Amino acid sequence: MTTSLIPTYKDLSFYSNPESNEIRYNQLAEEFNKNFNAKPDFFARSPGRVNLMGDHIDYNFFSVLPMAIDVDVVAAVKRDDSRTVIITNTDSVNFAKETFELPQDGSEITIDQEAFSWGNYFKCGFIVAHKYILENRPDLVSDGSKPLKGLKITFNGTVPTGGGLSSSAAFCVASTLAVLRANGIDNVSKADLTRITVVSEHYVGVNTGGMDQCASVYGEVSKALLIHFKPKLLGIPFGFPKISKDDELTFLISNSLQKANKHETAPIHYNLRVVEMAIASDILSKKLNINPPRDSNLSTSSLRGVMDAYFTEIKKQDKWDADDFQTGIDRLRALLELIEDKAIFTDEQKIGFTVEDAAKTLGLDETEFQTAYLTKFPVRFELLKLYQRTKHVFAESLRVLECLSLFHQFKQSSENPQQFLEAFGKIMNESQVSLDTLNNSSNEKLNEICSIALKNGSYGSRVTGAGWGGSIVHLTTTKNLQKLVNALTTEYYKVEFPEISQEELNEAIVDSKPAAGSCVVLL
Ligand code: NG1
Ligand code: MG
Repeated sequence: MTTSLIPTYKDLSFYSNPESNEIRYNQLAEEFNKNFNAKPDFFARSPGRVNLMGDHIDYNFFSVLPMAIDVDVVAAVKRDDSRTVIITNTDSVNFAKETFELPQDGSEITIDQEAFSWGNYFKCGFIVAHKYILENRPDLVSDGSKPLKGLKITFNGTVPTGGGLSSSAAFCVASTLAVLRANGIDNVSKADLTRITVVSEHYVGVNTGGMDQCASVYGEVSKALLIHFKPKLLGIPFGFPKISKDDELTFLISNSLQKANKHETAPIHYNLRVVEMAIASDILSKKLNINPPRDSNLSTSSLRGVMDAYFTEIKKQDKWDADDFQTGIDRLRALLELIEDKAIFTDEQKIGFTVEDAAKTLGLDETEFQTAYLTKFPVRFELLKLYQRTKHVFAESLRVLECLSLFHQFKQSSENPQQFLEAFGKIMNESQVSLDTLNNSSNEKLNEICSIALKNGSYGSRVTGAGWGGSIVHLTTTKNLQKLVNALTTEYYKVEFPEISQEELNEAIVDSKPAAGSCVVLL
């Protein structure tokens, strides 16, 4: 088996726009020089991502379909033998300089979760890099007794923060890669970098799934990615069917400019979803009398585990052929039918579970229930919407497989591209309805952006990533692009933000191509 390594490039031709990035990297090096009076040794970069299909299912271990995009985080890095790490950012207004001392004895640096700072996210990357070095190259830190190298870093990021394009994962992965490279690791594999960064944000208390880090690491030019979490974490690149000689499929991303601050809203939004789905998995396991592995970081079962256990054998999904999709599709359809049964969720439970009801259903007293589900990550809620979340997860996972089966079908014959666009668009729109009504991670403004787009050249529009703000991804073609951009500008942006400048608009609405994944750059 070949393990693909994180590439090191000596030029910027992996970008779709190398010239403007040349200017950008030069400016970054200049800024670094101003900050530290030196030249950087290297650049470590990792891109943002847009998810095309499958939201709020990665932490349930169901496969997702994202792609890495051009916007990214670049770290200009210099190592030294000090015991100090200094991080600066070209955006010094929002990200002021931070300094931390490395513990002399080589022990881990710590994070104060209560005091929010961008440095905490850097530390997330640092901690997982440190653990990796201890496990794989303890000699580099005198068998664990010495700190890692001192570092001077200036970051430059073009992924909008809170825009649903995974700025946090791009930042954490770039940080991890910077720390690894600075400490002499120049051969980390994509698989290892993904595996270690997937848990990095847990150190700031966000119970993330693995889609973003995997998409950022595995990105490929012109390719979207199928990401599997089971039987193991894996990113498989794939292309889209051709449309015609003079028209091309493309995804437009429009940032709603409603910031989704995950670290603040996690208890009522993101973490609550993770917890609700974990409780739902355990309830289903009990009702179905199955015993799936307790494999999520809450040490509960997962909805994917429920599916696999219910259908007994875990189907290998290393490669994707039509049969595999069909098995998954059949299973998910059966599960969607099953959860309508009153023996699984009563009419009252379909409205929502109280803690009392959920605990009783699981055969626990309320204290046991609190300890098992409500203490590892802070959550706040009135009712637990277990039926709605379960239905979203199974249906959304089914849609991922339906997309794959569609790609497969049209790969073989791309005779009717219009039919492909309509079918793919329809699945995206169904996903949006589910995100809105079952997962409750959309909102009125986001729905409005979708409906403007669908009337103006989008085949399918959906919230991408966590939601509750952030960005919408639209399926369109190059011929339709201008019409779509104009409509979004006049009907959404100019209405919501009358003062918006052309520059801000250009940043908010991007036609982003599938881009290269994490890499080190030596210039
Ligand atoms: P965002 O917040 O859009 O970066 C989050 C999670 C993903 C996934 C999506 C929803 C992080 C870093 N990422 O993405 O793992 O669960 O929500 O599909 O929190
Ligand atoms: Mg994020």
